[in-house]
Formats: sequence, C-alpha cells, structure tokens
Amino acid sequence: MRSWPAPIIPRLPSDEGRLWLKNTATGRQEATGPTAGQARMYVCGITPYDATHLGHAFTYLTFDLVNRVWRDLGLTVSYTENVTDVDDPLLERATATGADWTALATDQIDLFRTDMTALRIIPPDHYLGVVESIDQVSRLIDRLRAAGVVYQVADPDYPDWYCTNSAPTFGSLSGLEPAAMEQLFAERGGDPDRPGKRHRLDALVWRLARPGEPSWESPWGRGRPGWHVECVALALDTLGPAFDLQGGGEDLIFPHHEMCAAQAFSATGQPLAEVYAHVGLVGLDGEKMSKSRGNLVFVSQLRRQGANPMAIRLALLAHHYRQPWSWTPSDLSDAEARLERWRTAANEGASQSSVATPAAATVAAMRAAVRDDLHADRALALVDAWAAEPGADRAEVVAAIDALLGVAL
Ligand code: 5CA
Ligand code: ZN
Repeated sequence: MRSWPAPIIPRLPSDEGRLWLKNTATGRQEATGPTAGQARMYVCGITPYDATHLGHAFTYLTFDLVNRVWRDLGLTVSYTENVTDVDDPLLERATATGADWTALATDQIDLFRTDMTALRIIPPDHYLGVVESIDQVSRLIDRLRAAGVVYQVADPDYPDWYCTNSAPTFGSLSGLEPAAMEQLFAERGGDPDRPGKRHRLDALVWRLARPGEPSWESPWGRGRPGWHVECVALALDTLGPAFDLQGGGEDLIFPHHEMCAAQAFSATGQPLAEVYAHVGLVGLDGEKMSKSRGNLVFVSQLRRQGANPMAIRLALLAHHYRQPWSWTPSDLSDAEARLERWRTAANEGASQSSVATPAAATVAAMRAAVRDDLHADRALALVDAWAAEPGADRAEVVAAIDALLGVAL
C-alpha cells in the first residue's frame, strides 16, 4: 500500500548514546534498538472507518520520535505499520451508513496520509493493508497449525479457526489476572462466551464467510483473517522475530499485543519484540477519545479550521507519551503562542545579551531529554529557555528542533 511523502530531516553532528524506553513487559526502562546498523519497529495502524483523531496522532507522533531518535543515533530504521482494512467495525460502519466498505476504507486511508504528511510524521517503510496480505496471514496460520495451536471451533454452521494462547510467556506482557483478561477480551473484540471454543481466551484467526461479508479463498475455507494474526503475519514477514520495538496505544496491551506475542512465540519459538511501548490515551472531557464513543477531535477538522499543523504537533509534544491526558482548546492556543515565540527567536537577530543560551548546550540537553524515555515535554522547555535568549548560532538549534522534534520553523 502506498504510504506518504517523507519529510526532509536535517543531520546533526554525530553523537553517541542510546534510546531508553519503558518496556511495558518488564516495567523497566531499557536500552531500545541496536548500537549500530538497523533498528526494527512495528506500530499498529488504523482501522480506517473514521478520520485521524488526536489520540491516533499522539500515538504515531510518539513512534515518530522513536524513529527520529534512532536516526539521530546513526541507525537506519525499518518501520512497518499495518492498516486493518477489513474488520468488524469497518464493515459495521459501512453497513450503517450505506457505504461500500472498500470506498470507506480508501477515503479514510487517504485522509490519514494527508494528516500524517501535514504533521511531518516519517512514513513507514512497509505500509501494509490486510486485504493485500491474505497470503502472508494464511502462511502464518499454517505455521500455527503445524505448532498444534490452531483448531476449528465446534460449530456446525461456521466452524471458524481459533488459536490457543499456549505460549509459556502468555500473560507476561500485560501482567493481568485471568478475570481481568476475560473482561478486556470481551470489551475489545473477543468472544469468551462462544460455544465450542477450547479456552475462553482463544483468539479467532480465520472467520469463515458469512452472507454479505467480504471473503477470500484459503486452505481454511473461504473467509477473512482475525485481528491479532494479521499484525503478527505482517510483522514477522517484514521484520522477522525479536525485532526491537512493538508499539501502539495502551488500549492494545490486552488482548491485542498479548495475543500477538503468544502467536508469534508459538510460530517461531522467539519473542515477537524485545521491547513493547504503549502510549497513554488521549481523551476529551475526561473520557477516552474513541470512535465508538464519538467524542472525537480530528486532525483534519483542526486543519480546516486554520490550525497550523506544526502547532498541532507542538500541542501533542507538550505531553509525555505515557501520561494519559484530555485535549482542551488551550492545548492548541498555547502551542500556537509557543510556535510564534520560537519562530521569532529563529528569525530575528541574535541576542547580544551575555546570558544568551549556547546552542550546543541546548542541543545536547534536547538529545538527552528525548533519549530518556522520549521526554519531548522537557525538550520543549529547553527550547523555550533558548528562545528567550537565543545566541548567535541559532541554526544549530533550529536544525535540532526539526530533526529531533519534527517541528519545521
Ligand atoms: N487497527 C488496530 C490496531 S492493529 C487499531 O487499534 N486501530 S485504531 O484505529 O483503533 O487505532 C489506531 C492506533 O491509535 C492504535 O495504535 C491505537 O492504540 C491508537 N489509539 C486509538 N485511540 C487512541 C487514543 N484515544 N489515544 C491514544 N492512542 C489511541
Ligand atoms: Zn495491531
């Protein structure tokens, strides 16, 4: 699937270090990515039945920071992102609005590309929809079957295919008790009560065709892939097992990423990823911003209302990625004022003041802030201090604001 145009990223003078991220699986901050060569990252992409809201933008911005930090450390990055372009919520929305499901997905993916381009998010190297990846999914189900974890549910009408979470590591990502797992599984697309399953938490991997639903031929009968198996197939196919980082919003810890990890382990005998990072959810009026709740602020809507995309980016950067927060209009007005101050500092004559902040010290501190669990919020404070008294060598800081934070002044 076509992705979107890459922003131009200035190169800063080289500098050694590591990216440290809090690993959801261990609760500890861990050096993430290799010391040299290629870093590999998979981030769970959109289900394209509605436009990009600020929660999505916050998640993709977070992993864009990872991408920028790795590149600044001299690594190359192989980045995969999926599009869940066939799934229940998309089909339900299409039915409810009388739209064709493929047209709905195509429109929303286009809008997502436009939003990501405007926000200067580095595009994935592998941007893949499920519809174009049915063969990869089918091959993974084959491997899971060979590993003895896939079976057909005892249902005379629709004997769909399920996968048992038999990996010894199951549960270690989320650290949840079985009762909490069942509840979240039921709330987030799972079917613990379906008769004929071997275990209540087993995940659907291939759903046989129902009348009126899209379906594809496969060795498992005509049907379509389940959710988790899709991400595992695309990740293993493009990155291989034990890649550096698996990411998404914190709503994906359970069941999605836990079950992805279990399936990958069953298929390969290796972990899916070394580190799992999750983004705190963005809300509105104290509730999680979600398509099903309908309390959404869209990036495209803010842009139509005249918001500068760099101000939207700055508004999101002001929040640390692990901290859940609620959007308010002052997030945007504060960011617009900050952007204005930074632009003035970048474009006006250098301060003659003896307290002018040296550029090299500011850039070094910005690097330290983002390498330390992506503290963009701290980096913004450092640039604020610099902008109050910019020295003569402003170009260095302007380049770092662009390279590390993705904000073009
Ligand atoms: N297609 C699946 C992942 S395979 C999916 O969750 N799609 S989504 O459109 O619902 O979400 C896309 C990404 O945005 C996911 O990583 C999700 O965790 C993240 N996300 C969704 N809502 C929010 C929110 N309110 N705040 C932060 N991130 C969010
Ligand atoms: Zn996913």
